[in-house]
Amino acid sequence: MGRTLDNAMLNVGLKDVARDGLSDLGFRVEDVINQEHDAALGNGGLGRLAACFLDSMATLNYPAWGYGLRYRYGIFKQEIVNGYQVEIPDYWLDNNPWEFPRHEITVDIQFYGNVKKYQDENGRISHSWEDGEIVQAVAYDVPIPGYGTKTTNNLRLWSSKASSGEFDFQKFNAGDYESAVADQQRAETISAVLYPNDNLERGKELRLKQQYFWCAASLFDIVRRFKKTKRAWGEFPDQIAIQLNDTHPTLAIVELQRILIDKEGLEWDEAWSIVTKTFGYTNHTVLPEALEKWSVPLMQNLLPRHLQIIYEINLFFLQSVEKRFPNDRDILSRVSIIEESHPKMVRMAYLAIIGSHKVNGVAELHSDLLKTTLFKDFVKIYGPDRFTNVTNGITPRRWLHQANPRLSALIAEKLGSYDFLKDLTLLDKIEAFVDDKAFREEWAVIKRENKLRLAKHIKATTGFDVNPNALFDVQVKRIHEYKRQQLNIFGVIHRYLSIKAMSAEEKKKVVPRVSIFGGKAAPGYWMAKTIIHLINKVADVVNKDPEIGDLLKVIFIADYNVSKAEIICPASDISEHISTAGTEGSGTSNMKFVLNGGLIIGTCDGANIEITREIGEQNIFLFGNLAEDVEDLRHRHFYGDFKLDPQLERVFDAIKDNVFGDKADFSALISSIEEHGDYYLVSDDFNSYITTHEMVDEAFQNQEEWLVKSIASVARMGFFSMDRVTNEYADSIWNVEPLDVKD
Ligand code: 4GP
Repeated sequence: MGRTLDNAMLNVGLKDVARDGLSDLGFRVEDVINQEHDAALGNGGLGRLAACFLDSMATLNYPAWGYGLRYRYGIFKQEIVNGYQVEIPDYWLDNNPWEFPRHEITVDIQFYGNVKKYQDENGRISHSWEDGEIVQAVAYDVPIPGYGTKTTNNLRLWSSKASSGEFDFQKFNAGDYESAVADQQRAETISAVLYPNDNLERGKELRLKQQYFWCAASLFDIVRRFKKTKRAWGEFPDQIAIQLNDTHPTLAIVELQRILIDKEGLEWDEAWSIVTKTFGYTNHTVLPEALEKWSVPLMQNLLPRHLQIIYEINLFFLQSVEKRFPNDRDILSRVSIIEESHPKMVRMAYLAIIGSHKVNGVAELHSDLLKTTLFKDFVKIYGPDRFTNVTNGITPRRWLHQANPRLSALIAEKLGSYDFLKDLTLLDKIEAFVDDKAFREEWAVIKRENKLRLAKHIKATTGFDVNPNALFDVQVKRIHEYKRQQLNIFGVIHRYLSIKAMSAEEKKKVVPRVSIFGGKAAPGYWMAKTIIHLINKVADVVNKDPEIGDLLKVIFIADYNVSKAEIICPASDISEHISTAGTEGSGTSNMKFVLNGGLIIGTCDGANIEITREIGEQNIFLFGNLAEDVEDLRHRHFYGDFKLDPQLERVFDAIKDNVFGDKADFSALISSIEEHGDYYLVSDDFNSYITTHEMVDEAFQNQEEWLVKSIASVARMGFFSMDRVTNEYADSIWNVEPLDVKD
């Protein structure tokens, strides 16, 4: 979520008042804003997308809530020590004025125990989940003010607490203090810490506990509110839509079915029809290591009744599939919710598809890939209409107006109002000014000031001076092999070696560059940490090399987060979105950079493709193999058909010559490419990457044309407003209309 104060002031239109008031008291509003901690509630793109949703839903007056966990420790703080990432706990909840504890709103959440079967005098069978352990969920509400509206929506976060009293006084009095406190601590552990993985699932019991705790508390809240209206159960899906932000809350499907049949006494079919009409499921990634599966024995122990219901859902589903495809035995095992492995696993994505009425991907290519690969069988079963695409977007309030106030003001001046912040398609009108020299000059001045602001931050945090006239080349996002920060740093080494080999005359023609990296690696993701280490070692060598001077600087910005992104995005000339084709769901920072007047270099992946369609091929630097060729290339590598790109070989030789410290530190990174199949196609794409960067250099030398590209691109970014996205979900999935909110 990042910080709230600035965003809230801008959204409710009080920033000027606050600035004046603070100034009377002798303070600067910026200094006050900078005191705030970033809310540390998520890992990367998926969480930030949810934050953009909240802003947009409030702005558009949709009656919508967010539900999440109130992690005591959210995403860790990253420090770089001797070039290595070190994780530090972040006490983000200390002095957080934005949450309202609602001690009166609590829900008892059950775990473990066993299921008893009862039969009444009419022979009707019912199930009861008994015994086990109870943990209390306490609500904390976070207000979400919309922009230019009276609507303030709610984000409800659940915190876990021991259920009956603080601790067992009997044990305490008997001298067993430790065990009395341990019970309490066990309960509080549930919401204690965010698992710091992006695009990765690990299958730990505590994580499953978190998921169920969150789903059960939220569902209880939703159902309680619905029951107050005294409507018939059949109206539930007309009143409520629940969107699953990836598979992490899929247990909500099972929980609602359980409430309806076990607690409310509905028949299975009636309940299931309500459930499937209520839920929608958004898939955010096709990476196999991110697809959630939970072991059956683990689920049996923690949530015995839910496992029974999952088996029932699966049985009815497989029966219907068998009826439709009587001659296809294989399809049953392929689509079964239960994977017949050892141990058996529950496939959460399949459960989410079966329990929802719509499934969507987050960019066109990604949604197509879902239909043709991962969920192919389900398209056959349900038909293509259940599967759809809603291309991601970003909120222009935070990512233009707040992050880049001067650019926002310049656009407002030209368009005559700030209406574009509510209707981003209005940006297209600035294209009319693209030939206006004075306008271009103002545009350039703003970029320069934003670069100076970032240069100041870099100086303060790393000690390095960077030249604001250099081309700022940025890659900030979670560190992941599929996002290919390794391709970028190998490209930087190639550039370094090339400059070193130049004559003084040749050097004069080099376009100076600052290569800026930022991003966290999951603490257990060794390869990602190795990439961070290499970037920092390369920075050590390059930045101190007198032969290089200002021609190349390498910067790693530690602890990349939302408030840093707000400084970095407006300051970039070119940003890198260079995932192996077919691996990035959408990407949303690509949108943030372009909306702030930066150009991008990217692969034909995720939303890059639609960004190209909107802004025009002449305004983006595309390179690399296409998604449709990736499988074939991997296959060929697997059978030994692989030749290392010669320019990449030169880079590897330098690393092996210990130019960037002990080569042993980086051997796994190199061997993953040289010896183990180059799964992410770094070598295959290297030549095209280098050549495209040469085109970037050349284009940057013609500043006037560069500015034309920058302005035209911003003008054409209207499609990527989160408001368009929210309206699409509301229309085609939730069937909900905005409320008419009177001022
Ligand atoms: C991310 C995707 O990797 C990213 O491409 C997409 O833009 C974002 O979701 C929002 O849709 N996925 C995750 C994850 O963060 O953990 O799966």
